Amino acid sequence: MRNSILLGVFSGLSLIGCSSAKKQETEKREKPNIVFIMSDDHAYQAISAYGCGLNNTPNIDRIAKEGVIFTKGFVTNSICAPSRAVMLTGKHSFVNGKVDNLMPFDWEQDNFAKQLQKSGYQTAMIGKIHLNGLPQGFDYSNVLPGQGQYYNPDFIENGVKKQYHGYCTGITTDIAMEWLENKRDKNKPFLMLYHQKAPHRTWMPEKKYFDLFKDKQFTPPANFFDKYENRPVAAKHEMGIYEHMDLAYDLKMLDEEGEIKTRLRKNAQWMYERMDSTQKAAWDAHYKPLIAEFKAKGLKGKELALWKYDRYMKDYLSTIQSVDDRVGELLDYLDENGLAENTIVVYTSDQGFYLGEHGWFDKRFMYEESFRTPILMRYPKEIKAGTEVDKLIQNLDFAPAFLDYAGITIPKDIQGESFRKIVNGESGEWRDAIYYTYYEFPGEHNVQRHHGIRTDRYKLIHFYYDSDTWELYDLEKDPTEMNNVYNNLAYADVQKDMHKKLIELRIKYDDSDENDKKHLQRFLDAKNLKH
Ligand code: SGN
Ligand code: CA
Repeated sequence: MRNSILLGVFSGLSLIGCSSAKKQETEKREKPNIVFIMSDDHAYQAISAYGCGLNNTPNIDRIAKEGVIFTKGFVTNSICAPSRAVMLTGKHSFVNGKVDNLMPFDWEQDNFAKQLQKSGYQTAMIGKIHLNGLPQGFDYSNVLPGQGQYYNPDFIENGVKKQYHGYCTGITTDIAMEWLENKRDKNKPFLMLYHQKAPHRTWMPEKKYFDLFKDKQFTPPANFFDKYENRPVAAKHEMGIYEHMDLAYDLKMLDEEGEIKTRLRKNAQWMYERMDSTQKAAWDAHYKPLIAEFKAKGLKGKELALWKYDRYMKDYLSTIQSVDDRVGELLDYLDENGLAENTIVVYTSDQGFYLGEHGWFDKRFMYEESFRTPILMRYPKEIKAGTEVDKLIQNLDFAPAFLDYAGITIPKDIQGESFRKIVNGESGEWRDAIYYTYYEFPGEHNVQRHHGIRTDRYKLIHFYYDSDTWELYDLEKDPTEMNNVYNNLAYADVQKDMHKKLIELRIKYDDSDENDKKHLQRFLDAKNLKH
């Protein structure tokens, strides 16, 4: 509606003079720029636009306010490197080959950056990519090796490693701005992947925000003390805030006296040693009093669990504040340089994250908090401010959507679908179910291999490694997934229907038991393990 009104106004103007008609023509021909912002492990619960009340992210929210917010955005495989491979290729993990963080990624295959590059885009990849090898499809790349570091990080610029001094979130942004300002060819449309390391574990805040949540006491979600009844696989997790979060490494209780003995104390020490003396002094000034206070309290049991949750939230959310600031700087840059109107800006995360739900941190499971991911997007030329999309969108859909917006034919073998028509209201037709796979087991955090489907209301999960465990959830009645209704007679028809849909989706996407077995064998071989 708004678009047709605008077009009407423009065509009226075009009758007035030739020069404005010409300008219009160039505008029509102009392909949109794309700024694809992604953070690592940024839960939707920690973006204020999603309304969870934990923190304030005014700059990230601005993208949704001036564009669209996706309230049912999901990943296809809730883990870092696979998720990035899915976004680049528009294909499920079992098709693009990057099924877990361990397997190598094949950069030789097609990706949407290569397609944009071929059609005349300038392309850049900046920040965390977590895929081995030199990124292909990019005129410029400056990426973190592996997970990257918060303080004084190394970067690999077009294949050459160098160390930067300072805080990773700011450095990544400076590199991005420098590329926008001085390194690209300004006569071409551009694609910039600007991917932050934060707020990935171990949530090391920037000095500026050490005290941001000093006076706040965080209350955990209602299912923080979950007992995992009727969910035997969930019960075997190793991602409990109380049981597994490391006091020295994750929660910075690295005392000089060495009285707080933890499994990952050595890693905590390495991280600390990366800082220079000024950074260390600021760090100590903040954490030393907290360490002393913690020791004096001698907390145990439930009190210790609540203390850990509160400390976790304080650090995790502080790192997000730095991300939000920098997103603001980038949006300002686009405004100041007349780029806002014709630039698609997307904000998303490589997956969701647990902020105490089920007592957890980390991700991997197909349960909502890690299956979901935030997606906010702005494109003033086409997207009406304040739009909300509640269709089942997946990170699989980014590649085809970007190609669609750029006017490039979407290759037939891409498995995702462009959500362009959904966003601009041209069409309401969309898939009614989404497919999920997870493979990294046996491994860190002990989340067993599984796959499953989700519709608007129900979710079916199958854990299949050394058991044959099924879970079914009625998300309308049980949004926090505490009540597995698999084999509950009241849901017999739903169960049957969901099984049928699972088979259909596995066929549609070309997945199979043979695939599962193949990936398991490759994984075990790589790790030198036996099943
Ligand atoms: C590291 C973390 C894990 C995390 C994985 C995967 N441990 O191994 O907690 O699940 O990364 O994260 S740490 O001790 O190294 O911090 S991912 O986002 O890269 O997939
Ligand atoms: Ca991640």
